[in-house]
Amino acid sequence: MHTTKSSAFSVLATLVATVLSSPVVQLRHYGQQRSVCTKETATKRMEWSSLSTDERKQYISAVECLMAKDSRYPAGELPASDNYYSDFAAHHAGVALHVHMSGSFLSFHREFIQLMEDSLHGCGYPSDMGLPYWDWTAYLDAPLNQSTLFDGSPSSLGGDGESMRRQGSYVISAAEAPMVSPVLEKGNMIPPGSGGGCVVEGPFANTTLYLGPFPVELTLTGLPDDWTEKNPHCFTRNLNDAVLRLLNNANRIKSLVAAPNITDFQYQLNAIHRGGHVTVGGPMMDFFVSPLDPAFFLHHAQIDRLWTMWQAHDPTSRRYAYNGTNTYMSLPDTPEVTNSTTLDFGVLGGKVTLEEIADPMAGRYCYQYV
Ligand SMILES: [Cu+2]
Repeated sequence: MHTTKSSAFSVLATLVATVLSSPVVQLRHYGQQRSVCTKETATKRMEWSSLSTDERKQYISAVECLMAKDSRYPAGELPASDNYYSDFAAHHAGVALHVHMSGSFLSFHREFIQLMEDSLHGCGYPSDMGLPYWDWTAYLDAPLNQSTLFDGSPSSLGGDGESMRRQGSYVISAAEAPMVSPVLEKGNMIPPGSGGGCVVEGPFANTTLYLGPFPVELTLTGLPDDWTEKNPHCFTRNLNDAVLRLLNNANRIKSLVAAPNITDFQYQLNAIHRGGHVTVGGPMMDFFVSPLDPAFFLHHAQIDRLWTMWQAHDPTSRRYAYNGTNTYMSLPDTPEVTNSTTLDFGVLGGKVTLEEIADPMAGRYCYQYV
């Protein structure tokens, strides 16, 4: 009896040891296991307008599913985040003055949108489909409020905000200026957008938001202590074709991807990044809580796509290239980021080093832009 037991145990021990030493990499893709990340196994991230109508609706349903789930913040910690989806905006607001105009900008947003992709997969979005991206240059010839993204149809991300008559030009403030430099400077005026009011058509219409709005001037001082409290207001947009043509045109994107080094890449990217946010207006334009608009994740997938392309051009020198500190415009000055700089994703995910974020086809990631 004793012998049988012990040999059964040794078989079990061998099995356990085999499983533990197996080279299978456990990715965080809800129960999926992939041995190696290849072009064939990678999640495909596609341009919004090249998805079928049904695929777009699947994406929208998964986002709505997240909006219907409970917030992950402990009770009372962040009353203004009333659901799982808005937790992303809440976390973003809390770290915004570290992860923008800083050395961790690209890395933070790569992991941030991957956490959203994982969450969508946990909410019925097909596991082989990745986040869609918004290739701005494909939307320059026709008004955005007639595009597949924002035409207000059931397969769009909802419509423009209701038109606000006699809306004045948007004047670039001192706080906004560094983010749109060198294309625009303080005092420059941008023609008014086509909306400005509440979104009342299509998916996400008539949504009440509780986080924000926070004026861009708070980049100079930080958020007030009561920013976590509920402030009910409607979900707005103010689509602006002129801004997209000015800041996100094909020439500017071509020049960005040809940037010779990370410092130049980031510098050119500033106005392109802000361009997408200002183009959509409403919460998208909010420096702190922009992820409240689902368009955020498509905009940042496109930014991540351009970083991926730039990195792939010369992986040896560009994979782990960083420039900047972990504070907004280095105010106050903090040490330069490195591979071992750690980002904490709080309720959204764990702690991650920049090194772990550097490669979209290794370690925690396995996705491709197609
Ligand atoms: Cu951001």
